[in-house]
Amino acid sequence: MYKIIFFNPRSGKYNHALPLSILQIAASIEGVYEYVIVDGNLEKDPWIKIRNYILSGEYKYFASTVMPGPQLKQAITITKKIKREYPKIINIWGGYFASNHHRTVIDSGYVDYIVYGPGDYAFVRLLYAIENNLEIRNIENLIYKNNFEIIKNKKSEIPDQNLLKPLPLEKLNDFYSIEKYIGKTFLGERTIAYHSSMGCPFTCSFCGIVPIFEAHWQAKSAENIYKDIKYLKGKYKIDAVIFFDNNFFVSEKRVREFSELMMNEGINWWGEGRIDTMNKFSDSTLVLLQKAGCKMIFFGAESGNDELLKNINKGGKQTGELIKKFAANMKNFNIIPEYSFILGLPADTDEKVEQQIDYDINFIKEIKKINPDTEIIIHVFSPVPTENSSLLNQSKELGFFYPKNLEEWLEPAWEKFDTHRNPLTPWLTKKMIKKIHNFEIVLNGYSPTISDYKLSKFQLNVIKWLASIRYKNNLFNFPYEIKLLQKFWLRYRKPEFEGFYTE
Ligand code: B12
Ligand code: SF4
Repeated sequence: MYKIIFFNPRSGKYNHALPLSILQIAASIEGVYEYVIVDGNLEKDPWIKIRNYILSGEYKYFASTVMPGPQLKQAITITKKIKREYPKIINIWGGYFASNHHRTVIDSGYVDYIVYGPGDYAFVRLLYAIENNLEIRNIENLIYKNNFEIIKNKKSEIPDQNLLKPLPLEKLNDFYSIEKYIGKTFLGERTIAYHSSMGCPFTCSFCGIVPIFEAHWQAKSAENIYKDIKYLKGKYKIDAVIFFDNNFFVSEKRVREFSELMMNEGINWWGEGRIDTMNKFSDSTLVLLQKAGCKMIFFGAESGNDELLKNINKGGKQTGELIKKFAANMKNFNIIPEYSFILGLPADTDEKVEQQIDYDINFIKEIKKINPDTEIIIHVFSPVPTENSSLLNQSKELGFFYPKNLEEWLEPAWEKFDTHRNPLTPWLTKKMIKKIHNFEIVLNGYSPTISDYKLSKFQLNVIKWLASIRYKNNLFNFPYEIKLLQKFWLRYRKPEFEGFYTE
């Protein structure tokens, strides 16, 4: 049996989070097939390593995870090179970009198979089928080409997360020291990433996970998460955890059980949840959470405008009033709400698009007044390819379209698209994008994120003082002095693009 090269393309300059996507796939073949791991985040030039592996003649499969944004750069260039120079290597992609843009990916001609959605069973079945010359039509979650036809096999249920094999951390350590994935963050000296559930029960029409999971969610039990964290604490002395789940707080029961177990562990943690879900949690659960080390929770507030919340199918019971009430309530529990907003959503007229932006800028200022500790994350809306979603249909009607081929995704404009810096949406004028970014710059100056723990008190005071004049007087245009200080003096980091990890 030939071996597999697993690849995690570079996702950011400073990001050293565990490459959980490929680790979870590696776990599924552990002890069955041999493999190596190449982490683009930790290699100057991963191609040198990959080529050397290929030249050894022992490898037949190149398996890469690909999420939207910067990972595309290495994923596309390296996969293309492999097909051109070593055509016998079989290229397999998985992850959110590969799943959501599968047509463009498979049409490239250099990706042979895509595993869409969970790959925990699909990957090992695919390898087995290829090695034994078996039919692949019944392998769930697989996309491939048969002559000119794109074949999309049936989708599987999300696997029971409690039955998955443990992540092969010791094996990863043979390639890259685990120390490199344990970072200092605002949560602790030794922070690690962990993923405890797949999917989400909601169907927000701007969210890239919806086409894959279609409102399904599966989670590890509180006890199993606790066992893993105890192990990480014992073995790697971690003192903080970042839960990468799309929605960690779906079940109050699971959260309570987990918090009870974590009570005396001295571990701080962070996760993502929904305002309307957690608003229904009892006060005693919120107290428990805080005591169990939960320091900050990320919430998709999205907008304070009820009409927009309805348009984007935020679902549940979220309203502008609830977003405000909840921010106020979190003060009582000493947990920082991290509110994410999406600005620049489509509307019928230019005036309405602008009005929506202005409304949310004022709303964000109101939230900061209600609970000044609230962390604000601003995204400029970029459409996700949820087929037949009203938001995608509206975007297309207004003239938005995706790149027609993979190479186009490498153009600088599209590279910035997924990081929400350049949404390429026709209804947003340059002036409007500038307005959003300028407000963000001033806001980040007036209220810098606490997750950038390296900022000194002195730096914080200077930038806050400088930005407060603009912030209080709504003077958001041309905030060059703040931008310069953020870039060169503070080296200000944005958690939405780079996570919490530091260099
Ligand atoms: C960690 C993370 C990051 C990190 C990357 C860290 C790293 N080391 O790579 C950082 C913070 C940099 C990041 C950034 C961005 N991210 Co991000 N990120 C995540 C997050 C939270 C966790 C990913 C993860 O580890 N999952 C755990 C693994 C086990 O799950 P998985 O990846 O789904 O893997 C399974 C399957 O997809 C499949 N699979 C995956 N890879 C492969 C490979 C092969 C070969 C096979 C067979 C199968 C397979 O099998 C796996 C097991 O079942 C996800 C949300 C999530 N919960 O997944 C968002 C997510 C992937 N990110 C997303 C986005 C949009 C971004 C950004 C582009 C924009 C933004 N502002 O969020 C930026 C880009 C900037 C950048 N620098 O890259 C979206 C993608 C949605 C979409 N539009 O398609 C997600 C889903 C968040 C969301 N809910 O919107 N991100
Ligand atoms: S609640 Fe969050 S993770 Fe779930 S579909 Fe909506 S945006 Fe996506």
